[in-house]
Amino acid sequence: AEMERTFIAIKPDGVQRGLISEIISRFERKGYKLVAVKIVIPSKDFAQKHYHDLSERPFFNGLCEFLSSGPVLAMVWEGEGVIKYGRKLIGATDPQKSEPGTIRGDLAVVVGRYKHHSTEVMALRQRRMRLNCGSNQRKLVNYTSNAEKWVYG
Ligand code: YYY
Repeated sequence: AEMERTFIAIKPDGVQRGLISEIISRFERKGYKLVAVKIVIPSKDFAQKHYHDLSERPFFNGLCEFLSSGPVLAMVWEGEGVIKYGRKLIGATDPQKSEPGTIRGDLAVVVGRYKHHSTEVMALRQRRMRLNCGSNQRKLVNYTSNAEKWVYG
């Protein structure tokens, strides 16, 4: 299998609403593997670096304020197609447009308050993963999941 890794974070609203286990379980049940996880309160400066690609957007400041306003659960998930499919599990950026069955579709109502950061652009995701979880594979945990042989055949 062609293994990919992607960065997924549960933003302060998701942590405060007690949605950590709900969100983790959706990735876990799908068959993806958690290879890094930590809880942090990002500084404003860190948030600005994290969302650097959005710095020209009108919501940039509020977004960075929000990300650094409380605890964020930063994760790296591994699996075949996880970059694209993880995006599907999360749902569209605007929860009014995300399908039922997705995280945002099921658990969020307004844009910018929805548990998650992610982006479908692979290069950006990889950049954000490095920024959050260190360069190369250093901080990632390599292990064989018991479910793998059932998920991939
Ligand atoms: O990956 P995703 O979080 O769905 O979208 P991004 O394009 O990376 O945007 C990051 C973040 O910016 C989004 O989660 C909320 C906020 N945002 C917003 O407040 N209003 C928009 N029109 C677009 C994005």
